[in-house]
Amino acid sequence: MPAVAAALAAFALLAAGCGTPNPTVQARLEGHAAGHTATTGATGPTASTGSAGHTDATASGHGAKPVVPAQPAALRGGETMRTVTSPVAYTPKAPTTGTDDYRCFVLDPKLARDAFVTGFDIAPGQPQEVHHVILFRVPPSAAAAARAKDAESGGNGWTCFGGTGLGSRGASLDDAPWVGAWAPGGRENVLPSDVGIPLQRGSLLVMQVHYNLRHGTTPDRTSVKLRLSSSTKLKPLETMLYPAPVELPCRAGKSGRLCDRSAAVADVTERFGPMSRPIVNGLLLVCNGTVIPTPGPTQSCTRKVEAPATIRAVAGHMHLLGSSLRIELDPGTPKARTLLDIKVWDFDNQGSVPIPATAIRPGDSIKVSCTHDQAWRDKLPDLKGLPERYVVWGEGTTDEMCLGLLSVTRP
Ligand SMILES: [Cu+2]
Repeated sequence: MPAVAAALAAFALLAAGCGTPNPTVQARLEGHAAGHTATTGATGPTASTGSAGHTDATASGHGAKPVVPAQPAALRGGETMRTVTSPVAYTPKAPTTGTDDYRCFVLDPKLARDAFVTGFDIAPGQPQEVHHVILFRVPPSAAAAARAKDAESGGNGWTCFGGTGLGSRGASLDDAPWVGAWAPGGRENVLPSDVGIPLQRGSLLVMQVHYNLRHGTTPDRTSVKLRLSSSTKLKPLETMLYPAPVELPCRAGKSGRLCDRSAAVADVTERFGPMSRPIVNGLLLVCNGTVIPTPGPTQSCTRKVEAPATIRAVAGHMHLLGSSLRIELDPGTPKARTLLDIKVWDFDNQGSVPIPATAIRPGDSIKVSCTHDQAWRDKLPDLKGLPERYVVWGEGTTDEMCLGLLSVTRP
């Protein structure tokens, strides 16, 4: 169906900007973070070093305690370690108002040849200020755009939320640009020995750092130790995206200009460009078979699997109003199983969760469901005082996403 294909293509444009990933509402609430520990767990795309993994990653939530660098695991055959650090110390500051700064930096791994990322260890320079870090890869075709964006601030990075804000360039639903993530307590992540995230020579990395300004504004240089392998035996780890619509109406008793859906979509379009509307409508078309929305806090999308793959890890992405997210395989059938069940969404802990290798093939279906809650508006410093609005899919702090991510290998 061309309309569906167009909608998916439109989504892919956006996906490259936001991945994804993103990113804890609740962790920004003082004393609220401990409740998230049992939900998303790991902060990397697959396995972590040490048997305990990253289940303690969000225990502190606010990173109040300095991160104690763990002893890195030994290098495996064909691996080298390369440290990439933001070239300048960045002083966090609120882009407009609020107490949060989401900043993207360009890191150059200076690859002499194509390689695989087989692990990473993200080390915040000021751990008490850094709330989360997400690493995106930028293919050679988009490297110039990333450098140009960085040059606008004299190499100090740029304001970004959710994703890199760089736009598409070769991304697709079945191959998203995520590399990994860090949240307080995160340690080195090492992928299983048979897989790697491909990084072509000439690629860059964009590192999104979320600074919580209430925990200081000391200049920060966050660095990443990359485990690189030139082995030809590794299977490329790809990221497949499963988006669902967001159609979150204003609460009963609340009103305002942007509580009207048309006005809200026009507002997103004004902020992020003409592709915003086809993405919002395209998601409805793909997921619900109509562009007429059914407003409500929970939205979902079921999509058929098109090619065989083996799922190795799963993750979800929403923004600040996210409450819960679930990814299911073959729902409503005897084969049904839940791949990811985040009962309490944590924006600052968006890392992937490894799962036992799970084969999927054409005929299977993947369902992603998200629940958002306008009540977070009253509780989060980032959103306090902003007018109530009908929330649709968009890249901004006040917009939302609903996205399932599957890290897969191909047969
Ligand atoms: Cu997003």
